[in-house]
Amino acid sequence: MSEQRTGAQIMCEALIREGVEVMFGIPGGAIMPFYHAMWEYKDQLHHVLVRHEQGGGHAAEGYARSTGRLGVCIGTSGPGATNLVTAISDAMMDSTPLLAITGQVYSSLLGKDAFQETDIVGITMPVTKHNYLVKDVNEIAYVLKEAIYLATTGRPGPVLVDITKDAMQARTIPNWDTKLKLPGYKPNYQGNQRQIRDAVNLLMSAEKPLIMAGNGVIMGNATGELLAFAERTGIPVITTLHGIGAIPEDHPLAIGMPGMHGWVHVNRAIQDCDVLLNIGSRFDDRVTGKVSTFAPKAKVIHVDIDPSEIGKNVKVTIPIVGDARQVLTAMAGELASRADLGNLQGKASDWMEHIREMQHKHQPKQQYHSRPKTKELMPHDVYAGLSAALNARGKYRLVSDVGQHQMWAAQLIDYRHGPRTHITSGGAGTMGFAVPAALGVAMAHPDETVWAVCGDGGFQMMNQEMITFIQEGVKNVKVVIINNGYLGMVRQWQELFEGRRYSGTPMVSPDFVKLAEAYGWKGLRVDHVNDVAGAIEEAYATDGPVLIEFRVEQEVNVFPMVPQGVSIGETITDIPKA
Ligand SMILES: Cc1ncc(C[n+]2csc(CCOP(=O)(O)OP(=O)(O)O)c2C)c(N)n1
Repeated sequence: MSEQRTGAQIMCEALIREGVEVMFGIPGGAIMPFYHAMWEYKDQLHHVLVRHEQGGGHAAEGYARSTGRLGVCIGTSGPGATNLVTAISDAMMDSTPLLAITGQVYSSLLGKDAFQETDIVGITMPVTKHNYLVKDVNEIAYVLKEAIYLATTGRPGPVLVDITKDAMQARTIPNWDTKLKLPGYKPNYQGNQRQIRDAVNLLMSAEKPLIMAGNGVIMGNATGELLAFAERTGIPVITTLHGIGAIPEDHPLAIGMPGMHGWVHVNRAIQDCDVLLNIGSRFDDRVTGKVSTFAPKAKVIHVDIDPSEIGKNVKVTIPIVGDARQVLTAMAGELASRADLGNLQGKASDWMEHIREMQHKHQPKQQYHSRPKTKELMPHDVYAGLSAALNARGKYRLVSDVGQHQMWAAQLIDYRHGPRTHITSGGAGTMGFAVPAALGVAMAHPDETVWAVCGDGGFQMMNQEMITFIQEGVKNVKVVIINNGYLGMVRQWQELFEGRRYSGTPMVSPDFVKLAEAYGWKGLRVDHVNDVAGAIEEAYATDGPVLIEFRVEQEVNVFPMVPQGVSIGETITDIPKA
């Protein structure tokens, strides 16, 4: 194409060339030229008008996390851009490929405190993989290409491109063929063959080997390779919060989630194991507990695409910098020639039997595995109903918000239907994530049912996006509110560690059913265990968005729990006696 284009037209064409189909945003003065140009491209580039830029950011994250593709969000300068910051930092913590495009004031006004001027590049520097300020129309095509490359390769992450209004309005002939110039950026996908061999040798020598699968397995599309490797060796697999879905949870080798609200048998297995193969998880403190006491007997193999993760939190015996899929494939290749594989399988099987015994002993004692003798609706009744319905029907994605309901969604729903079915804000723990993220997920998967599970607190942070579903005609979403009348997770800490001083946690809410109806959704309310399954069925039977408020017993805690900063060997499984 040799015709001149405005910078804004070039922005649209650059995105289309990179395969972008949908973007979530809100217009404003500095970004108006981009919206002006979008009009011409609207058949290829669909813009979703959200109600808050943070919602747009989370929607783009939901789109990205559920598909593995780039998510795109847009804001104008100043408050539009700063409203995106929470979602950008969320994407940074959870390695989500996100492109944030912001409009900036005229370049002649930069530094003059112009109307809606904010240094968004400065603000987002610590929470982006990379960011750019573009003042020259001739840079737009190249910068967007490079930005998308950076966001989606290596360890994915958010990249922000801030473009001045005059650069969007100026004209030039775009050069689409410029080669990427990133001499310092060369993600290593393959993994070092010698380290891979050493890792297999170490596993072969283990008596009690354990695999820990994290987000990297999901983001790296390595779930098939993980399953094959686990089945070949017989090594038990634990899945972190973001690793959920890496292995079907009803698989004989799947043992569950570790960490602060992980299962006792899983945490004990970590403390007992002699070789821990961590694939694509970053040893976050919610997983390790008191890090100096974590996996004390284990030699650790850490596979991660990001070299800066290795040795950051936990001492590593064998580091492997590489992509989860390629490294697992290479490790499986090493197994082929191993005569001692049968020996490993035998040891792994004995060890697995021991873990199942621990599970048998400890898991039924968790209070949610049998229904308390009370007439009230317990949170676990809701999850039992959801888990049964989701697994019976399949074709679902579950997005959870942040708090107690999030941990129950991780613990009490059996994810058997593959990767990217459980999506949550793990690293940043961003309340308000679920409803807008579910928008992105639902738009990306129109033939599936997307469940957003929220607390009464987090739901109220971003519920304005309910109307965006209506404007977009998105029907395949059901929102669940676990209404306990508190900011429950904080209340739990106050109960357990602060003498029940419920400071700032009791919460009055609006009539959620009426609110749903005001947004054009169906609203349902459930107070009794006997009505749970019926409400879920009604939601499925409704051709449109449905909100179900479950009014649950108020002061219920998530157990097991490892208090912050304590060894994962020391778990609270019930309320400590005073
Ligand atoms: C934006 C934001 N603000 C504050 C917090 C701290 N926080 C973590 S969990 C929680 C309580 C959540 O309450 P609710 O949404 O009702 O869910 P519940 O824990 O009751 O299931 C709070 C306030 C947070 N994670 N995110």
